[in-house]
Amino acid sequence: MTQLLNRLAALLGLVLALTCAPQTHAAVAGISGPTFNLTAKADQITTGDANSVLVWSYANGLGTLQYPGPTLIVNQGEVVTVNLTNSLPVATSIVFPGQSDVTAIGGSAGLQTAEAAANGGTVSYTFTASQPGTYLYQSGTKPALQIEMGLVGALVVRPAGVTKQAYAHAGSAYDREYLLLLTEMDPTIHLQVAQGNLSPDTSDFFAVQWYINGRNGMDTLYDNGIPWMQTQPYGSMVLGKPGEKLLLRLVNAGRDAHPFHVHGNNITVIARDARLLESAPGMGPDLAWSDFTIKAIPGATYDGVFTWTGRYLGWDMYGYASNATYCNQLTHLPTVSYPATTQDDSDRCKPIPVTLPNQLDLTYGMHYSGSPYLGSTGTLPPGSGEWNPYAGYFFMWHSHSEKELTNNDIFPGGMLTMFVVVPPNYSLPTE
Ligand SMILES: [Cu+2]
Repeated sequence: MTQLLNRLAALLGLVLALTCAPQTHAAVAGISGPTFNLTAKADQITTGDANSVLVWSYANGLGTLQYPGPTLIVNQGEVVTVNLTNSLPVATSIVFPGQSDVTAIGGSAGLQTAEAAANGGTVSYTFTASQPGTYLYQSGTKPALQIEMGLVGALVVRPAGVTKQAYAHAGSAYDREYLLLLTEMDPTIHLQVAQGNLSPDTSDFFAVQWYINGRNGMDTLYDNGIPWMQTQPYGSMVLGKPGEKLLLRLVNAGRDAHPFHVHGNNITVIARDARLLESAPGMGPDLAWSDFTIKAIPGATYDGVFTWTGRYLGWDMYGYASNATYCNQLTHLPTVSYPATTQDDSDRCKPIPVTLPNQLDLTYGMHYSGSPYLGSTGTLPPGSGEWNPYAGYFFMWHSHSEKELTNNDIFPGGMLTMFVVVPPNYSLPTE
C-alpha cells in the first residue's frame, strides 16, 4: 500500500513538475563560496523501496543534513575555506581530490588529513581553486565506512572570466548544465550503525540501492527541494530543447564502477577529473571522445556535452504535410522560431514512416503523448497521457549495469533518471 501511495505520489509529482513551468534550473543547484560552513551529522533519507536509511552526510551550516552534501560552487582563483563541524559520534574529515595545496587548521592528525573529533570537534581546510572543473569532496577518515554512510559531495569550480563554459576554452560552452552524482548503498551497514555498531564490517559490502543525487529512481524525477525529501534536495531530471548544448557533470562518488548510459544521442566527454581533454594547453578538447556510455570509475568525474536534435531521422519531428498545423516549423507554434539546425530541411513535413497501430492494439507508455511529433498531442484513451502534457520526448538515462536499475530488487528504480526533450514553446529558465 505504501508502495502504491509512493507511486501515486511520484505520478502526481511528475505531473506537477511538467505542468508548473518553470521547473528546472539553468545552473547546477548548490551553495556559493568561497567560505563554507559544513556540519557532518546523521539523519534519515527516503529510499525508492518505501523505506528509510540512516546516513551520515553534510549540512550547510546548522541546516538539515543533505545527501549528498551541498554542491560547493566557487570561482577559479578563489581561496576556498571549508569549516567542518563534526556532530557525528566518530571522528571525521574531508579530502578534496584534485586540489593540490590543501592546508588544515585545527583538528588532530589523521591518516589522510586532519580530523575533527567526534561530538563537536572542528577543523578548517583551505585551498586555492586554481583549476576549473568538476570535483568531489569526501570523508578522508575510514572511507570504506564513511563514504558508504554518505559523506560525499561535489565541488564545481567555474572558470575565471567566462560564463556558460565549463573551462576556459570555448569548446566547453553550454546552454544548460546538470550535475549527476552517483552512489550506491548496502543498507545492512547503515542498519548496524543505527543499532550502535560504529565499526561494522564493510568487507562484505553488497549494494542493493543505487542513487543519483542522493535519490533512487523514480524519486530522481522530482524537482529540487521537494518538502517530503528534505534530506535529499537535489533532483536529477534533465531537460533541454532541441539543439541546446547540455553540460553533464557526472561524478562517481561510490565505490563501484557505474556505466552511465545516455539515450537519445551520444555524449561527448570533454574533461576527466576536472582536466580538459586537450593535447596541449589552449587546444580545447581535441582529445574528447564520443560514446553512449560513460564508464564512470569510482572517484572519477566526467564533463560531457550532449545535444539532441531531430537530424538524420528521415522525417519531421515537428509534424507532417497532411497536418498543416504541425508541419511547417515556423507555423507550428507561431510564437516560436525553431532553430534551423535542429533538423534537416529535406526532412521538413515528412511524416513518420510507420503506420501507428490501432489504439486498441497499442500499449501506452506513461510518457506517450498520443503523437510521435514533438510538442503535439494525439488521441489517447480517457485518463492516459497526463504524465506528458507538453508532449516532450522522454529518454531514460541510467546505469547500464542492469541490476542497478532496481530498488532492493524491485524494478524500475535505482540509478535511473529521464532526459526530456521539451518542445520549443515550453518555458525553461535561462541562466
Ligand atoms: Cu537503456
